[in-house]
Amino acid sequence: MKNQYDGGEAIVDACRRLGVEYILSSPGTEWAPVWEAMADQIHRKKSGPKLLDVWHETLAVDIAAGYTMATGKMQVVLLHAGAGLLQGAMGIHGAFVAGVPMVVISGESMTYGEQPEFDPGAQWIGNLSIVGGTTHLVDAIVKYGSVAGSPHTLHEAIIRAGELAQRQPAGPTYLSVSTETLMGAWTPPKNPRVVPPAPRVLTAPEDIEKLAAQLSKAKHPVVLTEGAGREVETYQALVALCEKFALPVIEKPGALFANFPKDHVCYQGTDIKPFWNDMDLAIVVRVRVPWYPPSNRPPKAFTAIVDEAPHNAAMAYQSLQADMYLEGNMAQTLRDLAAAATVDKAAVEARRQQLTAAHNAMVEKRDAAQAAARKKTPIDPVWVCAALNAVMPKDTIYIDEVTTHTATLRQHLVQNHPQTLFTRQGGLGQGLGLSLGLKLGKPERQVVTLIGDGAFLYNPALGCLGAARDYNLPTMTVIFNNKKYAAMQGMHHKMYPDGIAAEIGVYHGTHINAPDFVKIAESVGGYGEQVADPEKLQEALKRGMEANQSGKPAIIDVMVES
Ligand SMILES: Cc1ncc(C[n+]2csc(CCOP(=O)(O)OP(=O)(O)O)c2C)c(N)n1
Ligand SMILES: [Mg+2]
Repeated sequence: MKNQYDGGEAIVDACRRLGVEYILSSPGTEWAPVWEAMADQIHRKKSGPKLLDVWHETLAVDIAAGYTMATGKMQVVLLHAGAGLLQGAMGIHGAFVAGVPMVVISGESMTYGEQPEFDPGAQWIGNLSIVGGTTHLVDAIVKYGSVAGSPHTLHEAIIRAGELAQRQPAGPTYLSVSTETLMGAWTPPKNPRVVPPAPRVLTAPEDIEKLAAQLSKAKHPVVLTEGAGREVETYQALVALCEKFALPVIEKPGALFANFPKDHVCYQGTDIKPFWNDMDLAIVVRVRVPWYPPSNRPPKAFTAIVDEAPHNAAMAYQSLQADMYLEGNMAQTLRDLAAAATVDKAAVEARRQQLTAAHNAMVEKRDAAQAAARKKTPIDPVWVCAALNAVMPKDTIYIDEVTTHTATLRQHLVQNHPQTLFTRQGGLGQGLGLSLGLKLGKPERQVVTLIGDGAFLYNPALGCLGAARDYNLPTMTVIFNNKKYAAMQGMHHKMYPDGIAAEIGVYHGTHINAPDFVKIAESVGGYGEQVADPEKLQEALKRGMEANQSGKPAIIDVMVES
């Protein structure tokens, strides 16, 4: 048995130093040195990361992303060469857009059989090499990408990539590592360190004072948020601030997380229009595009943006229209603001009463719409939400990968707890992978992916179901099956309302002749059921949940109206 360490051990040990719990991978032969190091970890009973192999690279990246979203802890992803990197690029882009830290590493060969006594395999020269190296494949979708070119720099290069990924704005970093580097001898550091977490950066006291003065005098303040719920701490700090000052909270349509309790009187839905003209202070809490079109500035509001990294390098265009930025730790900024501003008791009480009345009217409308939706066939998506509200545990984690039904979900899924909603970001095809990562991070919680029939087919669905089975990550997938890409038809019609397609009823890019989703679940020993009768929906959801409780993944295929 070999007793000398190489680059494989350098990677695994760097993971130990960074506190990485999982290495997510879709395999390639260059990773034999890492497999050796993982075998050595078992053999010598050392502590360290677990290696999870899955059947598709998007899935590997998305499980890592979901786990980090659930726990706040960064993970490492190993992909195969340029090919695996390209397959994983969708997930890497999603993580970049969502600000999720991770270290992605892919391998390649440098010697193509020319090195005496070492043959990396003939596949590299013909099929797998990328001219100019792999880093430029991901240039636009990572924070930092480089080559770790020697076994002597590999360990520290990975640690640095991990530290970079976790600094604000957080996001994926990438390293290209050759087979030859991986197989070169490596000597572990004499005095290894545990890498510290990224420090908290605080908003300057004078900026807190400035915004506190605005809040103290504002007559019509409004809070707008899209992503406050990314951390439980920020969610809670926002609730405390809004309660103290009776601030109306508007969520951006298509908000990224559960940001505020939906049954709280301060919660005022997703429409800013009723507040637009009078609003004299807008506290914008992590919103990438506060107004739309972006330059459409509110007429009277002083606009303060609370976000650790408001200027988003993952976006091609942004126009924040702010009067001030508060870029320290968000939860602490919100707590400091609540402590620094003064409460005008009478004004705050008057506002609270107004908000309560408006909130109650909104809830009454919501409940009436849900009751009215119950009888409709095909099933009304509003009723799907009502059924989920009735059947699922209150802290269920939902992942949203629906398209035309997003607004309905946001309005009708009633969530009153943090970390109960996550949204797929970037392109379609990632919801199922994220759900597995979330389940891995929160095994005690029920996890449900809400997904369009079209979106489902963009996912590496078989790999997701296989990983759910193999790694005991049973989640439920509820398909909003309208047998089409409704978004395509809707947009075509909007662009050409009097066009030829509308005239003759021919829509390209719309129809889906889907496989049997029930059989797909069954193919991995999971539970599948199709539901067309609205009265049978709640029972079907319960059966899906029971299947999850017995360790099986479940697909509930709901026939909905468009
Ligand atoms: C990777 C990727 N390819 C294509 C698209 C374009 N696209 C956006 S929505 C959509 C249709 C989604 O269909 P479905 O999930 O059934 O939702 P519906 O439109 O029916 O509500 C498509 C193809 C995309 N966003 N991402
Ligand atoms: Mg559809």
